[in-house]
Amino acid sequence: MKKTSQLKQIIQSQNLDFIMEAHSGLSAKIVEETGFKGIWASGLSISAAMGLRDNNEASWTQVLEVLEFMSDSSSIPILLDGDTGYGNFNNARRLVSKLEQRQIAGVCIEDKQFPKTNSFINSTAQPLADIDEFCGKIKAMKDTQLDDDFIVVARVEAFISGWGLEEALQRAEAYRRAGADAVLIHSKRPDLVEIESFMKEWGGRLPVVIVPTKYYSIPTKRFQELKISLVIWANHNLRASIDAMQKISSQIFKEESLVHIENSIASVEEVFRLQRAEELQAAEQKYFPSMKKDSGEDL
Ligand code: SPV
Ligand code: MG
Repeated sequence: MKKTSQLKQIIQSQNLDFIMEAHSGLSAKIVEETGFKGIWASGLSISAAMGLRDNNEASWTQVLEVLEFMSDSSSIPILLDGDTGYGNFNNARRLVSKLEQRQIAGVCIEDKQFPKTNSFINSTAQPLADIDEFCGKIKAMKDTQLDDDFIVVARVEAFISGWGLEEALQRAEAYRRAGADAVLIHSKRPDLVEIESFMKEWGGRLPVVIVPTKYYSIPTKRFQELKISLVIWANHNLRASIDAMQKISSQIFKEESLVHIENSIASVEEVFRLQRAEELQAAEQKYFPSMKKDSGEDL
C-alpha cells in the first residue's frame, strides 16, 4: 500500500493509533524498527537537532532535505509538522508538491502566523491566523495534491493561545469545510479538560489528532474512550537523545577514559547495522567483482 494510503487508513480507522517523533534518517529508521505505523516529523525536534529554535529559523528547503533522509531510510508513512505552511497559501501549496515528490504521506499545518513560535513558549502572546486566510491555505493545499490520499491535518491552536471552546469549535468546523482530512486539537493543560470538552461537542465530524506532551500523565485508555483517532508522541526521541548525549559527554569528560562507558552505549556494529553496511558489501560483490572479500576494513 502507498504511504499516503497507509496514513489515511491510520487516521480514518476506528482504532486509536500512535505515531512517533523522528528528526533524522537514523531516528526515522529506529521508529520504524520499533513497530510504529507512522512517523511524526516534528518541527521542534528537527530544528533542535540543527541547533536552531522552533521559530522557522530553518528554511523550508532545509526541512525538506531532512525529510528526504527520513523518507529514504524508512518505509512507513511520515506526517510532517509543516508549521504554518512556511508562508501564505502559495508557499503551502508548493510545499505539498515538494512533499509528494519525496513520498511524504501528509502534512499538518497550524493556524498561527509565520514565523511561528513553539506552542509551549509564551503561548497566549501568539496571534492566531485569520480563519478565512487559513481556510484558503487548506483549500489550496488540497487542490494541489496529485495523490488523492495525501493527508492535510489542520491544527487548531485556539486553546494554546488562550481562547475557549467556542473559538476552537468554530475554527475546526471552518477547516473541515475547507477540506481538511483531520483536525489536531492542541492543549497545553496538564489535564484533559479542553480535549474532553472539544470531543464532546465535535461529535466525530472529522478524525481528531492529539499531542499529549503536557498531559502525559493521562492514561491512554482515556484517549480511546474519547474516540481520538491518532496520538502523536511528539518529541520523545529528541529528548531521550539529549539526555543520553549529556550523560555520556559528561562521563567521558570527567573520566577521560572509555573504560566505563563502552558497554553502556550502542556498539559500533549496531551503527553499521542501522546504516545497512552489509547491503553495500553484498552490492560490492555483485557490481564490483574485482573487490576482494577480505579487502578493506573489517565489517
Ligand atoms: C512539534 O513536535 O514540533 C509540535 C508539537 O509542533 S508541539 O511541540 O507540542 O507543539
Ligand atoms: Mg511543531
